[in-house]
Amino acid sequence: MRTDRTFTMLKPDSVEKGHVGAILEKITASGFRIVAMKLTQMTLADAQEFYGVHKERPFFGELVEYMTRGPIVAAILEKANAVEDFRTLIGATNPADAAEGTIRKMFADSISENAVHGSDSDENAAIEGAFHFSGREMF
Ligand code: YYY
Ligand code: MG
Repeated sequence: MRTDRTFTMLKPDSVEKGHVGAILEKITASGFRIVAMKLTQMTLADAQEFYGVHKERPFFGELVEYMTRGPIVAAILEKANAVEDFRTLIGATNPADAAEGTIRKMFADSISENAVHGSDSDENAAIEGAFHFSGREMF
């Protein structure tokens, strides 16, 4: 299992508000190399599968509705200690609790629309990257 890659999505609110360029700048300035990237839109079935671990949670319906309402930027990122360092860069799930300078603090308005996704383990980074990209889309 490689420990130098993570998977991210710039969520629909980031695309809608025109924050894609600023967020990508922050990501690359923080030392992450873009391995794969595309603008795409998840179907309801995609979002239900991607967030399947949360299917019994009260926010699940709202989460899949939000994640499918418009395009996202999906990307695989590479850096030493990628998963942990990217979680630090994005900040807490609730932007109200996120540290100053983190992406969620800077660009997110609420816990339900929190600007970015970051994988929570090396195993999930590999699963989530493969969910969105084929091998020949990774560089
Ligand atoms: O990994 P992370 O995105 O920080 O949080 P998760 O606990 O995996 O939840 C996934 C996603 O669900 C979160 O980014 C927003 C949404 N959500 C919510 O709307 N309300 C909550 N109380 C918890 C999570
Ligand atoms: Mg999570």
